[in-house]
Amino acid sequence: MVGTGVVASDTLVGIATGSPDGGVAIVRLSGPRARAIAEAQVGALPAPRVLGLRNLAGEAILVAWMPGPRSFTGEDVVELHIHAGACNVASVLELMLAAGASAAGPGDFSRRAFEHGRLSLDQVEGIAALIGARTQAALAQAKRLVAGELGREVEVVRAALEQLRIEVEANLDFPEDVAAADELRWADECQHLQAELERWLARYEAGRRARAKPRVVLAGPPNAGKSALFNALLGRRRALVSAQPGTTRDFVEAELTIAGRELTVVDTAGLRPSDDILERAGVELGREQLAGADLVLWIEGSDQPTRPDWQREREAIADTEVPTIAVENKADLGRQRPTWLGVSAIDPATLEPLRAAISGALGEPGEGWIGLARHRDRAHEAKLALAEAREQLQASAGLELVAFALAQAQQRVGEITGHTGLGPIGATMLDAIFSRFCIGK
Ligand SMILES: Nc1nc2c(ncn2[C@@H]2O[C@H](COP(=O)(O)OP(=O)(O)OP(=O)(O)O)[C@@H](O)[C@H]2O)c(=O)[nH]1
Ligand SMILES: [Mg+2]
Repeated sequence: MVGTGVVASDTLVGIATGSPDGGVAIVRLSGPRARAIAEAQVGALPAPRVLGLRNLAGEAILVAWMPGPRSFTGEDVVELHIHAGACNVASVLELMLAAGASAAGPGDFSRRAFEHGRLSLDQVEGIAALIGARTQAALAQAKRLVAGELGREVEVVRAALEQLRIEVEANLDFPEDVAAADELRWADECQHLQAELERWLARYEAGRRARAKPRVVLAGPPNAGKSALFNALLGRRRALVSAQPGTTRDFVEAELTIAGRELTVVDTAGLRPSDDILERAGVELGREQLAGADLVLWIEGSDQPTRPDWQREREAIADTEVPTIAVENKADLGRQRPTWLGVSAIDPATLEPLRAAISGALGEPGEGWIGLARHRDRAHEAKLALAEAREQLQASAGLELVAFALAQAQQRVGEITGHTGLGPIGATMLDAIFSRFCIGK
């Protein structure tokens, strides 16, 4: 059985193009009867991997025929390029289902690609990440996953673990013959592999950060001109600006590119105690935004004398390790805080140094590890298993326990690519991975 109750020998049909619709939609058939089902509808198929013009229920369509195993899924695949549009696509799917195909569930095509050895799990997850990428950095990392870069790194460690485990297992029958030097070498090897896994884990967060859009949060007292500055950075009137303190209630966020880096900027309510229940709620929302910030612009207006409670707020943010830039807005009205970065929301020329400061404070996105959260989790479990193996070796607790812990480590590392060397991956794990994919993927 593969996902969603479809039998492995079934021929799947699903829409391979995403929404919103473009001009063309691609309906994909995959499985042993793909050719027969398609030919019953459109006549003889064109030569492999050559688009042919055919007629499907009165519509001129293009057909591509990719015989297995040289196809995405590794099975016989037919793709029908039809006019897009929900109704049209649904009617073509209906035709294929009536002709004997089964509806593809989430990730079913990718799952078959994995099960037929076309792609490893990390590569399939890379395709999903590529489709879901919202930043150039995320896209670049996803492409490296698809190209198998992570898989190769993982396979080196998996193979080393396997070799070590086999060597230990070979001594299970005569543990008294094991030389002390061998045990030391095994412990060294465990330590070496554990260090490698720790390097992956240490670089995971940097990789995740590099993929994500940094959040730059504008905060400060009411009337400092946060919203005016927010609008000035965006180059359009997105947030309300007024001379009345307490204008912004809900936080407002927008996408912005600074020095080629995509980021999210967030305007928040001015921080002050208030009797107004809505204003208090707004301040609360603003504080939540501060907690998730990658950079805070603390903004005060040059027409506002600074106050001890503002200073306390600013210092509390600085204590959280989130980088903060102190910005004095309304520099056109004079300066009170000469060490702060002076800007004016009504003078675009002053925004350039602000952009430079934002870009500098965020720093270059670190290279990081391209592994995704699931890969990190497996690497972490493998690391724990290796630590266990080392402890057992040091305690001379018995080679069975060492071999068992090494097998665990090998299993976990192998689950990153789906190739453990210890038998097939469990269906439950595959269900969990592929159920997060979209239908048609
Ligand atoms: N002269 C001058 N006035 C500004 C500047 N920036 C904002 N203002 C004025 O300052 C007032 C407050 O601006 P807002 O942007 O609404 O201030 P805010 O910090 O968002 O205020 P809250 O949302 O209430 O927290 C408005 O009257 C703006 O026109 C500036 O750079 N120079
Ligand atoms: Mg505001």
